[in-house]
Amino acid sequence: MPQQVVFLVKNLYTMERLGVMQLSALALTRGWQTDLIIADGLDYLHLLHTVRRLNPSVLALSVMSPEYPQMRELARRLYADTGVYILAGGPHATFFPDIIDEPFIQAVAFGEGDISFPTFLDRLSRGEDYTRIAGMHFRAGGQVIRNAPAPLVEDLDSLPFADRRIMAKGDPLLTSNPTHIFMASRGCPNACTYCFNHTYNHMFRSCGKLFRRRSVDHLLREMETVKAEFGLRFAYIDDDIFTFCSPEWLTEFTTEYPRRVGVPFMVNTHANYIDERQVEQLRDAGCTVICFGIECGDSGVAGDLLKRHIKHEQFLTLSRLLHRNKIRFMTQNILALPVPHPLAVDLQTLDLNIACRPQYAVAHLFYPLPGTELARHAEAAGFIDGSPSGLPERTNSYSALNFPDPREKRHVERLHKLFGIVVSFPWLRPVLPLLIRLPLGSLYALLFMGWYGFSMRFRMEKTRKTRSELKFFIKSLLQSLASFLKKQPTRT
Ligand code: B12
Ligand code: SF4
Repeated sequence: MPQQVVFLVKNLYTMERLGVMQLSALALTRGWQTDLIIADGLDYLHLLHTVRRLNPSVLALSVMSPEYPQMRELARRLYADTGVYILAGGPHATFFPDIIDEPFIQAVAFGEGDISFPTFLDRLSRGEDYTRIAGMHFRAGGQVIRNAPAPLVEDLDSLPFADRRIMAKGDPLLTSNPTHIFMASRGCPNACTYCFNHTYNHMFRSCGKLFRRRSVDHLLREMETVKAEFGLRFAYIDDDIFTFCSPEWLTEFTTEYPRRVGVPFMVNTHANYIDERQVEQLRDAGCTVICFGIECGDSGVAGDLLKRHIKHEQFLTLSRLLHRNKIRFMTQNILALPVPHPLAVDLQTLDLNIACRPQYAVAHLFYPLPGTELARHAEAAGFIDGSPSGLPERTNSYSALNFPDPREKRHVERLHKLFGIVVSFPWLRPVLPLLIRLPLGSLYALLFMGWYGFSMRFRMEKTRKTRSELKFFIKSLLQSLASFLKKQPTRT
């Protein structure tokens, strides 16, 4: 009877999780069975019953930092009630491997799990000592054993294709979504202060090449397989910067993709890493959506605080280029940054977006991700008090910072909800100063979620939707709304 590893994630947020799918594929190659539980939406007794029924040898948690407080509590209770072996991995465990000190966590995997995780499963199933595996810490025999980081995977082509079937075990409705996620590379050369990458690059600088890219053929073979097995109508290629690649790689990809896969796709780019020829190549290959970060419209704040040195003219030139080539684009932005007067900065960000005319402008409220340079700055400058457990669960509900003027903070939070709508309908800009003064936080939150979901699924993807996709869309929208409203502080 094969042993079973069950992954536990808090939520899928309507998106396949590549990390879990990758690890599941590796576990399957080692003869293990895999399953997935999604915690949100299950009450604790149901979750406990499911864990008891599946009776896994390992309960494998994949956790991002905002999810940790809730996942920690679930792990604590599940361990107390079942004694199940709990292994924690993912971005939070990578940043904070010392969670091995929690008495209910038996093992922590930090960094990439592609080498350490299957090694652990192999040794466990053979009854060998598994406590000396690089990239993992263990609790064994009353002791905590800490190991060095594991090497980074040198050749991404050596990895099996992600096991997408495991997602449907967690949420059967996900199979009705013909948008699938892929990545062609791992790593990012930049060091934006609010992002995970600068710390990650520092932690793993001596573990191998930080930036790696799959061969075009390996990526396209995976896409062909997904198209044949699950249906693929829109491909979401989620590399941090897709266009940070050699001209040969992009030429091969854009030549082969239309013939071998041929469905509309979306990529992320960066205004410093894309030129006219690349835009034309992407257009000709069928790229219909490009996403890039503007983040902050105040050049001083963007350069000094975020370490993003990009001129306004670059954003405007890139936007004109995308309009000319009829590629829809969306921008990413961060509001409520740790500056004394956030509203003035955010209005500059809004106006720069309006000038760029993206089809959709996504705005986040700055999230002080523990361990990042900007979170440290925010804390040192007195914008944060308390522990990470006091942070909101997502970057779209309320700001985690304390600003000198609480009224200004509320105005920024309302601006955030209306940001994407005003960029799409700039005639609302003159009345915006009035709108953000009205105490309509919950209404704006509903508008924000509705516009976000509608824009992503309909205005950007623009694929024809089946009845089950619509069901999936409505279900996920209602779920997001419920969790969103639960998190809204009462003061709005
Ligand atoms: C796609 C994506 C999403 C998707 C899917 C989430 C996911 N985790 O896959 C969505 C849109 C839902 C999402 C949401 C958010 N995201 Co996000 N997202 C990404 C992105 C771009 C790619 C993830 C990915 O697929 N990577 C490739 C796979 C192969 O790597 P991986 O997931 O890290 O998994 C590897 C290891 O971590 C490890 N591992 C992972 N899980 C486990 C479990 C076990 C048991 C083991 C052994 C190992 C292990 O092994 C895997 C294979 O090597 C990353 C950036 C990046 N480049 O990774 C950010 C990233 C994960 N997101 C991040 C953040 C902050 C968010 C949000 C808070 C942002 C927001 N707008 O609200 C929300 C989270 C919501 C919440 N409440 O927590 C941060 C997390 C940092 C942190 N400390 O937790 C990242 C790293 C971005 C960044 N650069 O800062 N995100
Ligand atoms: S460019 Fe994007 S992925 Fe890279 S460091 Fe900056 S925010 Fe992070």
